[in-house]
Order: sequence, then C-alpha cells, then structure tokens
Amino acid sequence: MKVTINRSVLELVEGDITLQDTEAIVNAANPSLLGGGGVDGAIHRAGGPQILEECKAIGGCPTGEARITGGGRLKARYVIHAVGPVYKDGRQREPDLLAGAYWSSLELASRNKIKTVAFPAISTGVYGYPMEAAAEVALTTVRRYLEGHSEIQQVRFVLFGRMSYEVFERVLRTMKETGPLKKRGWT
Ligand code: AR6
Repeated sequence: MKVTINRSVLELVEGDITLQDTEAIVNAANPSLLGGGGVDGAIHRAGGPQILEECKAIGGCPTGEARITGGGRLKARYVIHAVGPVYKDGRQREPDLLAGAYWSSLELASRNKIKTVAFPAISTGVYGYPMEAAAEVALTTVRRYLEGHSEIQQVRFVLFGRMSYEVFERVLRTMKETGPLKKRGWT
C-alpha cells in the first residue's frame, strides 16, 4: 500500500529490512547500541563488523532517540539506530518514547540529506509493544513529519510477516479514510 503525503511517498511492504535499497535503513536497537537479536542481529550480520565498530565509538543512545552510522556491506548507505521503549502497560510514556524514536530517525535523515528511509516496526518484537498501538504511533509520527518536511521523498515500512503488514495496512487505511486526515490532501 502507498499513499502520498505532501510531496512524499509513504509505503508499506512485507519483507526483510536488511535487503532494502533505500539510502538509509532503521535499526530497532537498544540503548547500548552493541547489537542484539531480531532486526538488530540481522542488520549486523548482513552489514558486517564495521557497523558495530561505529556503534562502539558512539557509545550508546537514550530510549526515544536515534544515532547514525554507515551501512557497512548493506545496500543502504546508512543505518539509523533507533531505540524504542520496552512496553510495560502503556502508561510509562511508551507512546512518546516510540514517537521520539521515529521522529529522531527522520531528523537524522534530513540532517544527512537522506531522501529515502526504510523502517521496521520498532519495539514490536522483543520489546513487546502491541502491533496495532505501535502502528498508530509509527504512522502518525511519520505522517506529521512528512507534512512538514518534503525533503524526505520516501518512507517505507518493511513489515516482517503477513500479520504485521495487515495491521499496518488497516491502520493506514483508517487514517486515510476517516476523520480530519481526509482533509489534509492525502491521495
Ligand atoms: N526485517 C524487518 N522486520 C523484522 C526483521 C527483518 N529482518 N526481523 C524481525 N523483524 P525486534 P524491538 C520485526 O525484536 O522489539 C534486539 O535484541 C519483528 O517481527 O527486532 O524494538 C535489540 O538489540 C518485529 O515486528 O525489535 C533490542 O534489545 C520488529 O521487527 C531489542 O531487540 C521489531 O522486533 C529491540 O526490540
């Protein structure tokens, strides 16, 4: 599924983030930036040791923020390491922190003149964020950013498995077809 927001394209695909040919891919990292399982493990395996070396030099990242490294052997030239929250009960600022992880990633992309970015569904694996609630935060945050920043030409969500894709698609369709968003010039 694809929508146009302002002059940018927001796209949902089912697939593997490590294979994307966008200028940057986003990693679902942890505050140490020293690697882990899930998307993080897959990106470091596919990209090689250079990425970890750069992460070590950065020295960590607070939850709700992001840091940038090169892409090592990946097709993507950059990896943006975003740290989402561990989900507890939804009352520990999880939505704010998750929005912060997306927003900071996009700010880093703008600052580095990156025009195309691929995101995984941050926090929805090991960190336990419910998929639908996470999709609402992710899509709302990216929509808000793109409304004010047409220098980012394309944002692609790369969802792992049919279930995640379908949840994101349902949330995006609802955002597009209902409420005030209808008036914002989405096509
Ligand atoms: N491409 C796209 N999405 C993927 C891929 C892939 N190759 N592999 C998994 N997913 P997770 P988190 C999906 O656990 O919840 C690490 O250990 C997965 O199905 O990677 O933010 C870090 O070091 C899920 O929907 O990230 C942290 O300690 C989503 O990506 C911790 O996990 C995110 O799952 C971060 O946990």
